[in-house]
Amino acid sequence: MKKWFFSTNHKDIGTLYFIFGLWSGLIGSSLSLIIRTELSTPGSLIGNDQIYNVIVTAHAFIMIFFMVMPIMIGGFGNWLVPLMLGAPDMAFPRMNNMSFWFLPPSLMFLIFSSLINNGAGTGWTVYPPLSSNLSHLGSSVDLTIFSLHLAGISSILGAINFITTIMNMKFKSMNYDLMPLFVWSVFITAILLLLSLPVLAGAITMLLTDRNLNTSFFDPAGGGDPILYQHLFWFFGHPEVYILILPGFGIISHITTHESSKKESFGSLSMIYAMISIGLLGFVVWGHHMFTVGMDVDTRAYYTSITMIIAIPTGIKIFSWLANLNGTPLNYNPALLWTLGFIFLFTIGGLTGIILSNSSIDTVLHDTYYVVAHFHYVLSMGAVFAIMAGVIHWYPLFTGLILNKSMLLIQFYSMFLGVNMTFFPQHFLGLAGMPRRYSDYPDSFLSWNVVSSLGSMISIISIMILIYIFWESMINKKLIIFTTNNNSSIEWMHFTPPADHSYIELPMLNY
Ligand code: HAS
Ligand code: CU
Repeated sequence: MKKWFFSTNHKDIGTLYFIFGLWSGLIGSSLSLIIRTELSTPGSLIGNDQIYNVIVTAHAFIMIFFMVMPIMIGGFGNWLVPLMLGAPDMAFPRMNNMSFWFLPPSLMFLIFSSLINNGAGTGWTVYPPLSSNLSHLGSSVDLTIFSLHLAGISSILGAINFITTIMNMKFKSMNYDLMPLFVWSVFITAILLLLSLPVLAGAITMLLTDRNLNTSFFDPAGGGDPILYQHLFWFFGHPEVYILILPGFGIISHITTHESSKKESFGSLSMIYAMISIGLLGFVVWGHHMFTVGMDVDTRAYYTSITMIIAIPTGIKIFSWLANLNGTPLNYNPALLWTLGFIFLFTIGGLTGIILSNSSIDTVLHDTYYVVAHFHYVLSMGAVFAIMAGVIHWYPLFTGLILNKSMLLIQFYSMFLGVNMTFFPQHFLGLAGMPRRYSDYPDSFLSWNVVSSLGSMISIISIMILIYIFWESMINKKLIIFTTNNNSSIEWMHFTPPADHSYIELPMLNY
């Protein structure tokens, strides 16, 4: 009890984040299966559109705030940043504990908000007037706002901790240009969090007072403007999508480096500048989410062009990863397969983003399934593939255990098939005009929805296989021994413990 509840150890807290993220990921995936079952055929399964919207909202919040962010920043960040910096722990270990323990109550409030009154069927954007008293009377939306406040405090504290650790606790000779790319990615992510989350906090607090204290920030009847909320939300929301992917970029850089024959990262400095550019540009493109609000043509031209510029640093990253692997006789192990899958599918998602950034095209595609396809390519196949690659790559370091390679291959191929079957047809549905956040559709959209729902079942089965692989590694206790060869790269050897469990404990590698 004491070890886990009061822990100030970055590895233990990292492990807590991983377990929390896995748990939330299962809840989020269950919700997605309900969504896909509802949409597998026209007509109504749930029989209540408010409940459908509540499920969509909870799915998005849980996946973003309680799965991707805790695993990437909390899990990988806590485990790897101090090790890669040569630091004994995080700068503020007790604050680190607090950051983690804000999350379980936050998740609890979010789930409660779906169970009491009518639930929050607002979408993760929580736009007024839908989220105001008129459409969402009761305490569900207030509880959702409280949940976001808690998760936001947790993230801001975590961001302060990472920034302080990275600036002050590197070993003496490690200059910024020598800092590992994963540490850089977490550093930039933490700065984005610190600058964007307070704006979200302000927006939802204003919404809270509009709902409860008779203010009218977002209510035209009192001189307010609902568009103000959208500006505040997306000033946070766009940097947030880069917060979700940047640590994944860091993970992918380490794996491509590890798998390349040179064991050296291609264009390390330009990778750093690319991440900084993506981070900075991420703060000035938010209007591309609001092309349909009645923006004037010059502003639309501005947001279109500045958004497209992000393709340049992102392209630098994609081509540097490919250059890093170029010339290496590839050993298609599971971590590399997830990495190659990431590079390929993230690029598809990025290209549909460029298509959406054209304001005249977006006027048609906004709020259709094309947008849903875009963000699931960059999230379900970008962020989640990076997480999978990282978990498989570093699992032996985190646990000292070995995962079953052939099962991992089956799991990779089934998941690759599942997610592509789920999300590729959504491009067609979007182009044909199917709107997002609706529980029903005309018969003409049936066939691609059936394919999509079947794909989601395949992905769920694949996730079950993954859980089995973790479980199998823990009960079979095949241990790993770390040795160093002449090139001082790390060789991993298999070691089967004697049946009486009398094996020696192995020291953890400082990597
Ligand atoms: Fe996005 C909506 C545009 C990256 C996530 N995005 C979303 C939403 C989410 C999300 C969650 O402009 C929905 C939010 C909601 O609930 O409403 N997105 C972009 C662009 C990029 C981009 C331009 N998005 C991401 C990442 C995400 C993410 C990363 C999370 C991980 N996104 C949009 C737009 C919308 C949008 C519109 C609003 C749509 C609407 O109507 O609501 C870029 O960062 C992507 C850069 C990456 C690449 C690929 C690699 C680059 C190479 C270089 C060569 C490419 C060139 C381009 C020269 C571009 C290989 C050529 C172009 C061709 C078409 C061939
Ligand atoms: Cu955006």
